Amino acid sequence: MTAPSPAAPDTPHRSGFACFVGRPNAGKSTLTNALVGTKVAITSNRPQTTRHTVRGIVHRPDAQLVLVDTPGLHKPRTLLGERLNDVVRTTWAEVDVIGFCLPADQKLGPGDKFIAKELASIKRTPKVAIVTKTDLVDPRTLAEQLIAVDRLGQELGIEWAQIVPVSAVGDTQLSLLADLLVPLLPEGPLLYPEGDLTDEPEQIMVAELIREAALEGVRDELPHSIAVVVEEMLPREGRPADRPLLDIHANIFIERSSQKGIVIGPKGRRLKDVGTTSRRHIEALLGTPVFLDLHVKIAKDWQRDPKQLRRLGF
Ligand SMILES: Nc1nc2c(ncn2[C@@H]2O[C@H](COP(=O)(O)OP(=O)(O)OP(=O)(O)O)[C@@H](O)[C@H]2O)c(=O)[nH]1
Ligand SMILES: [Mg+2]
Repeated sequence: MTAPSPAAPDTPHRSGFACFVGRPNAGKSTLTNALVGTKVAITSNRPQTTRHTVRGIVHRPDAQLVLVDTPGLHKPRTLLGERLNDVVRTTWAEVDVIGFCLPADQKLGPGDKFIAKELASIKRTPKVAIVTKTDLVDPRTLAEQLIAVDRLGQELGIEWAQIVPVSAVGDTQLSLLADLLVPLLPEGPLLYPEGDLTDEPEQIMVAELIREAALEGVRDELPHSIAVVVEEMLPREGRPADRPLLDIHANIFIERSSQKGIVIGPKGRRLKDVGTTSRRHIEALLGTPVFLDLHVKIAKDWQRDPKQLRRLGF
């Protein structure tokens, strides 16, 4: 993002929460990361990547804008799906602004209308329609999409506070989006210490980075079946102060024994790649060398099993 412009001396400081909602794969997490300027939420080209709310903090001289990235809202097929949808609905009841993300490269569909209808019933919270991924379409398609979004609002009685086209990948109109969200926040002091970019616990971020790497290149139902739990993170004993090493033990859970081979790969090659990729990201996040010990375990049908869901943190 471009550097924030200094606040005018007489503008009051604002602070508050804006959540991004939309169907799976709409680009919510990528947009959150782009606005925060660092990776706080994992992303993938598989739907239903995000599984809990992730807060990313945008610091500006005139405001602190806390972005709440939520799981994609969808028709649930499992207990996990229902839990995720509950998380989304609880979140939008608590925020100051709702940013409804609609990808520019896909015509508005039943999934978008389903969400819009629910948003229409939340009267008091301002709603900004965000048309995402504009780099993927030509100007004419974009114009048609903006008109369609406007019409959708009229149809359902939603008065969009703004309709903004953005591209997180192309860094197009991102600072404009922040400029439009900030005036919709209440006046208030800092909510988080200066410099904090997220309030995600390190252990969760590490598990997410491993899951992101494990999602790479897997297809069909498998992405949904993968869950990651960090069991332990401890500095290795007896290391010299200038050469620390962090031992991380994590389990990758899948639902069926037939999935194990795919995750591990021939001669363990896939699992090794997952380890190498995620270790690089974890080291960048924590700023320390890491020894990553990964195991693949079966948690039978965990997406549908309340007990297993609890164990996995849902
Ligand atoms: N070209 C382009 N691709 C984008 C843009 N934003 C997101 N994507 C891609 O769209 C896919 C989905 O992005 P995510 O940010 O994970 O989507 P999400 O809405 O968070 O998805 P869920 O967490 O599953 O609900 C990824 O492959 C991103 O790289 C964009 O501005 N331009
Ligand atoms: Mg996401």
